[in-house]
Amino acid sequence: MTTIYDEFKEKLSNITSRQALADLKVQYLGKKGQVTGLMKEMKNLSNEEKPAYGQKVNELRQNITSDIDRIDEELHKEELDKILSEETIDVTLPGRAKEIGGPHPITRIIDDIEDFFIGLGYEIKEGFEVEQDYYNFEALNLPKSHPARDMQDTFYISEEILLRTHTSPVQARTLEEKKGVGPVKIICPGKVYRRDSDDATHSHQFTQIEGLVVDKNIHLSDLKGTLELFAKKMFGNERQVRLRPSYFPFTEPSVEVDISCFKCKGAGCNVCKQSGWIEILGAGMVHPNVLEMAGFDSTEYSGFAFGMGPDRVAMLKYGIEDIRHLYTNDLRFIDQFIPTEDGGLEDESI
Ligand code: 2U9
Repeated sequence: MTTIYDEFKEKLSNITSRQALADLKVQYLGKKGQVTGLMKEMKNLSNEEKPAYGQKVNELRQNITSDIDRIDEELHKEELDKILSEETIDVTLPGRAKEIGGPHPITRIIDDIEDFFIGLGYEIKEGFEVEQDYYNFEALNLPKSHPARDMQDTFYISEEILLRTHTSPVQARTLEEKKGVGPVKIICPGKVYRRDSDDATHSHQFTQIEGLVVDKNIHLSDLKGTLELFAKKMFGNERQVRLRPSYFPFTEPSVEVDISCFKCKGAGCNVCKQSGWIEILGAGMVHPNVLEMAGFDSTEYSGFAFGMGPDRVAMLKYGIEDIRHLYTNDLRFIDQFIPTEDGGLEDESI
């Protein structure tokens, strides 16, 4: 028995893990273990020999059991100490800074524009990017053969289904839903698509925000007044607003709207291409055909509409020279717009 115990002690001295210890326990105390084996010898002994023998075997079992439990305790403590030492948290170490993100520059501009028009009682309306030809073109006075369609070429899913080229279909649907009863006062932000090759000022996908007011006795002066207020709010109180005659199939008369350059205050610079004026949006009085197609009596109702590109406004406001920066998610570019504690921008250059 001593040899078994010595042999056991020998093996025990080389044990370094709790798993190995568990295996050793099975080897000695398990069903087929050496100590268990000794008990089986009992039947070959005389009745006189059995008690002493049995007692010796039990002693051996107890010794082995207590040795194993002691080593197991030690190994368990070592494991805990190792984990604790590895996991000790040096509370003096600074915490891991949480990467605080911020609104994308386009989102900032859209939020500012929405806040302004909500303040004037407008409702925000969003709609499908995959649109029917009817609502994207026909309802906007752009019949199938109309040449202006080429300026708004897009991606077609079928003859009648396309990726919208402007958010105007949202307004057209809203007018239709009103069943010819005004007032309608909405702005419609969202992504639009044009089959353009991307360059510094064009992107096949960009953002637009359009507005529409339809009611009785809506005049061009209402449009001019609204846009002047808007330009001063977005680009500074000292901004002048200029309306230039223009053409859109869905408005008559149509205007391009310029603001006095905020860089050179009108003296002429690279931002305004020496003109002193910067074009920010297009607008006009809603074309009677558009009102009639949407079920409004154009002898009773009139309206104005406008449209702008928030990405273009962002480029102007933040001095961004390439529109692709806004869509390529380069964090070196985006991180410039992470708000500082006071909610401002690192560099509020404007
Ligand atoms: C309805 C009636 C009229 C929306 C309008 C513009 C003028 C305009 C351009 C701005 C920048 C397109 O992204 S852009 O190049 N849009 O200038 N949009 S009036 O007129 C409407 C819309 C809906 C029912």
